[in-house]
Amino acid sequence: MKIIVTGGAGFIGANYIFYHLSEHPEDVVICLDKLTYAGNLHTLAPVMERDNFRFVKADICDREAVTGLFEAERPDIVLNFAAESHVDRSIDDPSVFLQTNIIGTAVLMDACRRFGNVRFHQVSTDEVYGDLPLDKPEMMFTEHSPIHCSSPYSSSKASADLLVQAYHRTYGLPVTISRCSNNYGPYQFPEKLIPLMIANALNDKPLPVYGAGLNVRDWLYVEDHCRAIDLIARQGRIGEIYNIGGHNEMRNIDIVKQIVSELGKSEELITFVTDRKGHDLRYAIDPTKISQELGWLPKTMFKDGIQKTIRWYLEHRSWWEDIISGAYRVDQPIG
Ligand code: NAD
Ligand code: TDX
Repeated sequence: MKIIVTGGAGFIGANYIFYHLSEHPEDVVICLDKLTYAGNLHTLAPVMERDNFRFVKADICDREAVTGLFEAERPDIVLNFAAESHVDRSIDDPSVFLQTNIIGTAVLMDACRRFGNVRFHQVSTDEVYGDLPLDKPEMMFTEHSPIHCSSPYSSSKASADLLVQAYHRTYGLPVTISRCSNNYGPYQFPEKLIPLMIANALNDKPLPVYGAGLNVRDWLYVEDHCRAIDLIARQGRIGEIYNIGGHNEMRNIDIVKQIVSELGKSEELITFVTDRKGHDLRYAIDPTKISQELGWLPKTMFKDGIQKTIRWYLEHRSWWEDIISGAYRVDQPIG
């Protein structure tokens, strides 16, 4: 099979490429990525020289480039990871989120329609459901929970999901959608909570916790997310949405304290800062559907995953230090 993975120079897309090439070495994987600030070609170094891997620098909103790539490659499946993904940046300036996350998704699906109704998987997020109250632990997001977004990021992802469903209903495009909870693991850009706290703690810099740190996220090790996507894209029912999550809810402050403790640093580094605007209180995923239909269950428990992740950041200091210094942009064309 030939697969186009968009956004494969970012955190989850790159982890997905590694997973896919190791699980399905007979497949050809083509990574299409614009290399925005979040894309990093160094991340893909381990697979760059493989015969069955190719990297193409392009914007998913660039219809001509996308059409040309589909015409040349004729993929069997497209997995769309490409997105602007950071909530805080979407609050500062929503425009590029609307462009990439909504228009880019439509451009990709138009190419899928044009070149043989190619199977299309949209990597979405649990944030499209908005948030849950802190005092009702029994409440979780199911695939039937209403769309109720809080940030420009989540509303752009929800808009894309609606378009994906419309392309299925109107044009019969064979689509699936996955909505996953917060991921963590190797190669996550150090603007997101866990890598930011690890990097700052290692540099003895303040650890900025929004509000009182009581917001809850449902954390999943990235490889478990990758395995779920691979299953859905191959065996998931066409037209369906699958929630992905690990029943691993944690308060931000407890995660930060655990990182501080694992690194042998002082809790005095923790600094409570102004809360995020519209800050979602709690996310919690009910993964019953994917477990029952596809037999998916998370394999990595948080206590192991966070240690693996911290070890990875300790052993790959130059990867994230180059990002913080900006050096990672020097030898790659800016997207
Ligand atoms: P990321 O920000 O680390 O990477 C995004 C990648 O997309 C980068 O390589 C970037 O260069 C590329 N990109 C951005 N705009 C592009 C464009 N216009 N054309 C081509 N490439 C472009 O993001 P991530 O954390 O890896 O998230 C990947 C996907 O998973 C996103 O769709 C996100 O919404 C979704 N998601 C993320 C999480 C999470 O916890 N990180 C959870 C659930 C869902
Ligand atoms: O410096 C920080 N301090 C802090 O308290 C940062 C960066 C975050 N936080 C809080 C905000 C959130 O409650 O930590 C929590 C996690 O924040 P992020 O890492 O920014 O993730 P989140 O906003 O939950 O969104 C993530 O999960 C869903 C991804 O970035 C999205 O792409 C994904 O869809």
